Amino acid sequence: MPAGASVSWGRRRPAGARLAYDARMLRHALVRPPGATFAAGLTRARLGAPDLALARAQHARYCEALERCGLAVTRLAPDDVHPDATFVEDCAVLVPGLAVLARPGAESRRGEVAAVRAALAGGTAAVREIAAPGTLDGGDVCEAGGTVFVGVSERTNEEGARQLAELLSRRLYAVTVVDIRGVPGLLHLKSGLAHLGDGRLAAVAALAERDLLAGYEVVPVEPGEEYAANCVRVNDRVLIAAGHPRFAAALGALGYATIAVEMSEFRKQDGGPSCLSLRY
Ligand code: CIR
Repeated sequence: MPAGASVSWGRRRPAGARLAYDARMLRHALVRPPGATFAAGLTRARLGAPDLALARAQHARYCEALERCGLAVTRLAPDDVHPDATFVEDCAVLVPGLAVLARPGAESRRGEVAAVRAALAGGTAAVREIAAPGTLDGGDVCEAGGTVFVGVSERTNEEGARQLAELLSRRLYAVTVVDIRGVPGLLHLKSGLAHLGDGRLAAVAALAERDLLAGYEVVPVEPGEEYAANCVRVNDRVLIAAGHPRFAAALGALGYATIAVEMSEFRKQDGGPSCLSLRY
């Protein structure tokens, strides 16, 4: 797949078909508070070392925000063996009736999946997994009302994206695989793209200008506030990283109720609001 290209699987849904997905109520969140080794995790942010106590306090506020959105929050035990384990979103992709366990692209993160597998076992969803040589991080998967965008990135390879596309297209999702390698500043697709519901996507300029978002109303995340693109719609609210007034105002003008969450310590480790939970 050439850099910058995209390829689609399955049939495109008619616009009206999105509504059923948009209306889906989320009820649960799975999170994992930062472990003692959090500061030793992977990062390219160059923002300095995170403060563990502050990260834990921010994580607690984040969980409270999810609860305000109506979610029952399950906290996995902190994992000191895997410094990045708090970024639990990367371990799975959840859609109604199906949980796909990821195979993280960073080898140091592969062992994180076991606890997520155990937490999801016994639920009502069918459980599948990405197999070698495929790699996939959940942060590269953006469900957008019946269409799922999957980023091929530094972490997710084409084989991982293909396996996920196959599993999802069997469930009648349309899947668009998009190559984000070479897009500056994007570790994962959802570092720059978020589904807001109502046929809207928040996107950084490098993604907003691509044809693949045609059919959606794109809410641009302006230069200087790119980090805010990693926001997350949870029922009737949108969680956004604190400190992005222009993006917050843009969402407010569209009628969204936002909750600003302090993310400074997670940002230092390349994570944002969506990465800290699996919501279903
Ligand atoms: C990593 O590099 O894997 C972690 N330090 C950050 C992962 C952030 N996850 C996400 O954007 N979904």
